[in-house]
Amino acid sequence: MTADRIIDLRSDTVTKPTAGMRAAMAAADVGDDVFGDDPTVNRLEEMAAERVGKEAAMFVPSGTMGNLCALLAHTQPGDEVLLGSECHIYHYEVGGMARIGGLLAHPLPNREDGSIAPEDVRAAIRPQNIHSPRVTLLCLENTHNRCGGAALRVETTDALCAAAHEAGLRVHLDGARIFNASVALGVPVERLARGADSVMFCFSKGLGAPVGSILCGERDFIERARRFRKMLGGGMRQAGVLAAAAIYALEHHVGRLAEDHENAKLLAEGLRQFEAFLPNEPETNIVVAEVRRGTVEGWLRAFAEEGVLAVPFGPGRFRMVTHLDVSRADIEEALRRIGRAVHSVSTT
Ligand code: TLP
Repeated sequence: MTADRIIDLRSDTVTKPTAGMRAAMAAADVGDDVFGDDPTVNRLEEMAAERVGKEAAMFVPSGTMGNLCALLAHTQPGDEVLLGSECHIYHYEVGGMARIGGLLAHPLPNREDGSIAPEDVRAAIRPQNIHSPRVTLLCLENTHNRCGGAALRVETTDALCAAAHEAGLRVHLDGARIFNASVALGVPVERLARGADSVMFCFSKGLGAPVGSILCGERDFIERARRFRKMLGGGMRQAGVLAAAAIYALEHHVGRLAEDHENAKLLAEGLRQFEAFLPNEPETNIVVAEVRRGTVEGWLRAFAEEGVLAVPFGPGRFRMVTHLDVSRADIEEALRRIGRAVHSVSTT
C-alpha cells in the first residue's frame, strides 16, 4: 500500500473484479438470454433461487431494476405500498414506483434496527371501501442501509410478514445485502427470506461482482417480472459473462463478509476516539457517523484531501462502507489519515 493510495469507503459497490473472477468471466459459456439461451445465466438463476428458497429467479442489471420489477409484478397502478420511512426504494430509486408503477408510497417509521412496528403495518391497512386505494404490498429491507447496515432478525421479518399476509398483502424484501445479514446473524439466507413472497439481492455490493442483482420468487411472479424487465430495457443478451462473475461471487465471497464486518467495527471504534464523530455500532459493513462539530461537507473534503473517501448520508451524517477491496491494514491507515484531517481542521 502506497502512502497516497485512495482508500475508497463510499460504498461496497466500488470493488473491482478479482483475477479469479475475471478468469471465470472470460471462460463463461454464453447465449442470447432474451431467448432464454444463456446457460450461465440459467445456472445462476437456478443457484440463486435455491439459495433463497424460492421457485425461480431473474437476473437483472441492478438492484433498482430488481426492486422496480418486483413492485410492478406484485401490484396494479393506483395501489398503495407500505414501506419503511428510511428504505432505499423510497429514498434512492428516483421515485420509479410512482413514475413508472403509478404506486402510492405509504412510509411507516423505521426504527433504529431497520424494523417497522407490526402494529404500524396493521394500522396502515385501511378498511377497503370506495374511497381508498387498494393496499397490496409491504416492502422490507435487510440489511438496512440508512439504519447503518442493521440486520433484521428472523422473528422481526416473520412477524411483519405475518401481519401483511393476514391482511392479504404480499411482501417484497429488498435484500441487496442479505448475505451480510446472514453472515452477521449466523442464519441461512433462505430462513431470512422465508416469509417474503419475493426477495432481491445484489452481486455488485459486498459480494464483489462488477454488475448484477437477482429477483427471486414464485414461478408465475418471475414470469410477470420478466415482461417488466424487458419493458424497462433490462433484457440482456450474452449476459453469461456477468452471470459468471455472480456465480464466482456466490462461491467465493460469502464467507469473507465476516472480515468486512470486523473491519467496520474497527473503523467505528476508531472514529469514536475523535469527539467530532458519533458512529453507530455496526452489525455489518456500514458505518454511519453523526458529525458533532463542523459540517459533513467540510469533513468529507478534509478526508478526501488525505485520500479517504466517504459519502454524505442524511442531515449531519456521513457513511463509510467496508468491502473486498479494503483490508484491515487499509482501515488502520484510513484512521491515521482521518486523525491527520481532524488535526488539520482543529489547527486551522
Ligand atoms: N445502494 C447504493 C446507493 O444507491 C445508496 C449504496 O451505495 O449503498 N437496495 C439497497 C438497500 C441498496 O443499498 C441499493 C444500492 C439498492 C437497493 C440499489 O442497487 P443498485 O445500485 O444496484 O441499483
